[in-house]
Amino acid sequence: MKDCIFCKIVAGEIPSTPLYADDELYAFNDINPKAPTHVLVIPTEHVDGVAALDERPELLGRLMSRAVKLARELGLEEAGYRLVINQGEDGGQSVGHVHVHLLGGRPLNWPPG
Ligand code: DGP
Repeated sequence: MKDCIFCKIVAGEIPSTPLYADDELYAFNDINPKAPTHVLVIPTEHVDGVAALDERPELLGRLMSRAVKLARELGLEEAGYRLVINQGEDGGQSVGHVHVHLLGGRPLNWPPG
């Protein structure tokens, strides 16, 4: 989608550090990491947010599954990690293309601020 930062990342128009890519999903390092590991997992197609995936459990499941696999590959499984999806303004979503945050590598406070 025009003017979507994450669509531009998928298209290679904005540089990113890829950690995983296939036809459906893309994972890359967050530009403003909140933890030693902070990866974003997104669908390659434009989807506004998780609220648009309520009728698409297969894609939602594959997004989460890929985040879990990446956590394992990045060595986070033993110590633990956090998966977060922000939805809408009050949810703290700043980029309108659905993304799963994978955070780990340090103890994470709960509840988040
Ligand atoms: P959220 O607040 O849940 O919408 O998270 C959006 C995240 O996207 C935020 O942690 C920063 C990240 N981000 C924004 N712009 C860019 C960018 O151009 N490149 C990368 N790698 N990450 C970005």
